[in-house]
Amino acid sequence: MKLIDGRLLAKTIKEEIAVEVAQLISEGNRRPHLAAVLVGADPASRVYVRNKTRSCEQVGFDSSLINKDEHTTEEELLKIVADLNADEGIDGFIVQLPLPKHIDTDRIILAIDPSKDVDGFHPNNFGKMAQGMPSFLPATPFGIVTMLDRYNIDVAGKNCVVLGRSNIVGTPISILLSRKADPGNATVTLCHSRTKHLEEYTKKADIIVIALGRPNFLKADMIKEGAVVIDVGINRIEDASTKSGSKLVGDADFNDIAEKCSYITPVPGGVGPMTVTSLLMNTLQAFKAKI
Ligand code: L34
Repeated sequence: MKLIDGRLLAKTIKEEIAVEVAQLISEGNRRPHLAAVLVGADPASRVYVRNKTRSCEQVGFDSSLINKDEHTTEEELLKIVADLNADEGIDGFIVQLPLPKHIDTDRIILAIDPSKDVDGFHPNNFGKMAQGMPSFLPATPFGIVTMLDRYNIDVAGKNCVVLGRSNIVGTPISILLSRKADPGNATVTLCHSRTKHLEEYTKKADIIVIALGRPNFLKADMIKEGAVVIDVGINRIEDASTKSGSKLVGDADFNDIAEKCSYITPVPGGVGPMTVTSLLMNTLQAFKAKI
C-alpha cells in the first residue's frame, strides 16, 4: 500500500506557486487576490476557509475574508457577490458552501462572474469542463486529478467508480475522469443512494472515489485487491481516546482497507489540502488571464 500524501503534495505545489508569484511580482505586477465569503458559523466551514486564507499567505497572494452572520439575507449576499464581481482588485472569489437554508444556493452561484468563479461552480465553467474546454475546474475534483497525475497513477482505460453525485464532487469528478484527456479516458460508473448492489460495482473498480459523507462506509470486503481509493469524506466522530473527544475519519474505513489498496488517501491530510491548493491554482490562472 502506498499513501497518497495530500498534505505533502499540497506543500510542493504551493512552493511552485510561490515561485511563480515571486516572478510575477519581480516583473512589476501586483499580487493575486482571492476573496472568500463565509455566511454563518459552521465550524467545519470556518476551518476550511481559514485553511484557504492561510494558504494564500503561504504563496504570496492577498486574501480577503468576508464573514457574515447566519441571518444574512439572500439579497444582502447577492449584493456582496455583485460588489466582488465589480471589484477590479479581486481576481477570484468563492462563496463557501453550504449556505444557510433560507438562501437559494443556485441563485448565488449564478450571480458569480464566471471569470472570477475560481470554484468552477457556475454552469458556464461547469459546462465548459463537461465539453473539455479550458475552464476553472472545481477545486476538489481538480485536486483529485492532480493527485492521480503527480503520483503517476494510470487512469486511462481503468474502471472508476464514483460514490456520490453532488454538484461539487461526485458529478464533476465522474466527468473529469471520463473526459478525453490526461488524466482521463476512464470508464466511469457513478453510484449513489439509489444504486442497487453497490458492492458489485465497487468490487470491480480499479479506482474508487468516495464522497458520501458516511463515516467508515467503505470496507475491505467491498473492494478488490490493488484498488486505488480516493477518500473525499471528512466526518467528525466521537472518540473518547482523543483530547478533544472527537476525531476526523473518511468515508473509507482506512484501517480495514489500507492493506488491500495499491494507493489510498488518508483523512485528514489527503484530498482536503489538495482542494485548498486547487483553489490557489485557479486563482493564479484567473490572475494571469487578467494581466
Ligand atoms: N464554495 N464550498 C465552496 N468551495 C469549496 O471548495 C468547498 N469545499 C468543500 C465544502 N464547501 C465548499 C471545501 O473547501 C470541502 N472543502 C474543504 C476544504 C478544506 C479541507 C477540507 C474540505 C481541509 O483543509 N481539510 C483538512 C482537515 C481540516 C480539519 O481539520 O477539519 C484535511 O486534512 O483534510
